[in-house]
Amino acid sequence: MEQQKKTIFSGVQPSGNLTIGNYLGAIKNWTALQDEYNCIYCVVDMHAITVRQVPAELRARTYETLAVYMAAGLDPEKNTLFVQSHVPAHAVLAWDLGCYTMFGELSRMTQFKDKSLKHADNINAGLFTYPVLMAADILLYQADLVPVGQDQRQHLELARDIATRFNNSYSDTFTVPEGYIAKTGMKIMSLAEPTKKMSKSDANPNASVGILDSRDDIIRKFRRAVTDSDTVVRYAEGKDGINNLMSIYSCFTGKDFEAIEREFEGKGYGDFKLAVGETVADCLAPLREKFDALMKDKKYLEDVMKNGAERANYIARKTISKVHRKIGYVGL
Ligand code: ATP
Ligand code: LTN
Repeated sequence: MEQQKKTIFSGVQPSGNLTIGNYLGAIKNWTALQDEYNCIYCVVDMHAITVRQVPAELRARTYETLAVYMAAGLDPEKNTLFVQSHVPAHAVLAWDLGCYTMFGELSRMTQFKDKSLKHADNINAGLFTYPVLMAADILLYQADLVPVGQDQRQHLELARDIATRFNNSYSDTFTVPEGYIAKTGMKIMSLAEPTKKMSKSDANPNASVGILDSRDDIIRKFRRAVTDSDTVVRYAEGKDGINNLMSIYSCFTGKDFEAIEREFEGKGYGDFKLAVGETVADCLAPLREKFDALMKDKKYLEDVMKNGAERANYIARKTISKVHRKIGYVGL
């Protein structure tokens, strides 16, 4: 039975406090898949060092990210939950695949361009080859589906191109993965600049809402969210701030835009922002409680990591030996 299930792979970088963008665009959707698919979810710490990290913070966030996965409802018995650096095959396959990826392809990646502007003093080779490591993550596990937010579509397309190129050069080796991009929560925008994506590494603390923020902080940040000079709550072109708040509210309540417009008819932005803030805080409260309990038991989190790494290593090694045989490396 297990054999027939499709494989899903995804990951989040432990590069900051996870935002409601990460939650709605990624983690929340994963929990719905755990029974139907063979799911592998990774904390991609090797991707995180493409931007400078404080070692103690990276370590703490790695535990935290795993705890958020579990607090959001991912069961470590049903899913393979692991940390990327615990499976050396990711780096090995990334090297191999790098030789099947063109400089021109990597130069076109918008995330690379954005991050190069943001980190002009540290445009390192890892930032450039980031999508190759991401392709290795996915292809190592022969993933069929990759649930990610809209912002990762381009990287996923590249992973497909690399897989196809390798398969065509040798013979079928990799499953060519499909994206699995949720309709709602595709792209949550910054509360400070609603034309920019909400990102956990944004320097402005009011731009993003953390999954683990306190109730007061969540409500305060929504109250301060940048909107427009109109007063009517409705979804329309040019109303980026309101559109974003409506999307967030819709994701947490399941209400569609029309229902939201009706709910706030005759009320101003102030009432709407307060409602969004309170709803988000209420919805995240149980997650926060589970998270706190998990973080008190490091030993348990480490057991989950070890177990996950063992399972991941087993699958990854099989792919690596297949790839190496095809390339022409001598196997011993
Ligand atoms: P960073 O700021 O460190 O680049 P990030 O917040 O963009 O990080 P990632 O770790 O790169 O987050 O992404 C993890 C997952 O969360 C991906 O599937 C990504 O598509 C999704 N995601 C990130 N930000 C958003 C967002 N604003 N809206 C929807 N999904 C998002
Ligand atoms: N680049 C991704 C994180 C990531 C990922 C992956 C997602 C790294 N490896 C493999 C899906 C599959 C991001 O969301 N920024």
